[in-house]
Amino acid sequence: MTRVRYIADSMAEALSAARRNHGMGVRVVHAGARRGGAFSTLSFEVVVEASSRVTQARRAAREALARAVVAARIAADEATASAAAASAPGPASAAVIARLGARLRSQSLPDALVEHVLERVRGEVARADLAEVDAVGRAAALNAVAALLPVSAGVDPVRRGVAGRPWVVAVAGPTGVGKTTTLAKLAAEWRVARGLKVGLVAADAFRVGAFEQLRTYARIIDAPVRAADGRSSAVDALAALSECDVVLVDTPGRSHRDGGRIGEIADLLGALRPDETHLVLPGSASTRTLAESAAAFAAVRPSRIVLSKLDESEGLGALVGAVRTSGVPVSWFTTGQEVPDDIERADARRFAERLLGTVEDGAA
Ligand SMILES: Nc1nc2c(ncn2[C@@H]2O[C@H](COP(=O)(O)OP(=O)(O)OP(=O)(O)O)[C@@H](O)[C@H]2O)c(=O)[nH]1
Ligand SMILES: [Mg+2]
Repeated sequence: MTRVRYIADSMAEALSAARRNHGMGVRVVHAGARRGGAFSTLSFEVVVEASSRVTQARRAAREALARAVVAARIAADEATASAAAASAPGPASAAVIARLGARLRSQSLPDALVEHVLERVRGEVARADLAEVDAVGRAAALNAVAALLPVSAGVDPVRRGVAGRPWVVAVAGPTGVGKTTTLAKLAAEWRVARGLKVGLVAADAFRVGAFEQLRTYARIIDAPVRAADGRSSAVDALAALSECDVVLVDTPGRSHRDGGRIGEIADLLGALRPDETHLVLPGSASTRTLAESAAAFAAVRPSRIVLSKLDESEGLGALVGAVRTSGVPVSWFTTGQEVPDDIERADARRFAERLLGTVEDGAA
């Protein structure tokens, strides 16, 4: 048994963080208010008694359940698509269906999913009055497309005391997809907006310029940063940041064709045991590259996917295909180069609006 202390701005937040990590039945050995820090700010702490084995098992079970839910939903959608009735749309809805089908295909949505969406929309417009066919079709399309994208925000890190391990979030993915930029956006959000102690680890320090890039961001947000050039130095870097509330780990980009070097990243992450590993997949990549990347990076066991460069995407449907193949939910969208502004919490409806063309890029 180890004692783990949770410190947050409210008692409810501290308790809920403890229960999230250790289960509803966790034994609370202390709960109270405290004053601390240079500004003598008021915070609340909860100390719980936790078995690390139970905690890990619980976390693994939660991730497995999330994956099973995503897989079940995907299987159900695909079954609907393959069982799609040959029910021909009435003349009033035929134009709506044709336009929608063209839009979905132009966005590179996989054929089975196009059929699935059209089938759902057909059913809705068939019941609509003539004057409402367009509006009903649009609303049904939004719902059907939104339902295709599994979304689940990462945990909002809370403040942790010295007894607790920092919440560790790693990013991984192909080269140049926006890993470091995304990490900088998240670091700024948590450091500046939430006031958390954020630490950064550049696990790709051997690459020319990689450490400097992260150090520049770290300087701006006044966060400690450590460089690592391999498994053991990454573990040391993480240990050196154990006082932080949250540590973000940047990893080197790897080609999706280079299974060996992706294996090195998996090995590195295996040693660091991050609480969340976010695979970054860019909207700017082709359907094939995305599918191959999602398959190759399954080796790093991502728990979330960040969809980056949505502003540069010419086919958001290809991203849907890759996400569903991987069975991993989406946490964040990134929509431009600006740090920290161009990042949004993943929202399936907003994604559907983009895919269907109701939101212009940059209007986010
Ligand atoms: N348009 C657009 N550009 C982005 C976005 N995110 C990152 N970029 C740009 O993409 C380029 C690469 O970004 P990085 O964050 O260095 O990518 P990376 O994945 O860390 O690259 P490696 O570490 O070299 O594999 C930079 O020019 C970023 O400004 C985004 O959401 N939209
Ligand atoms: Mg990088």
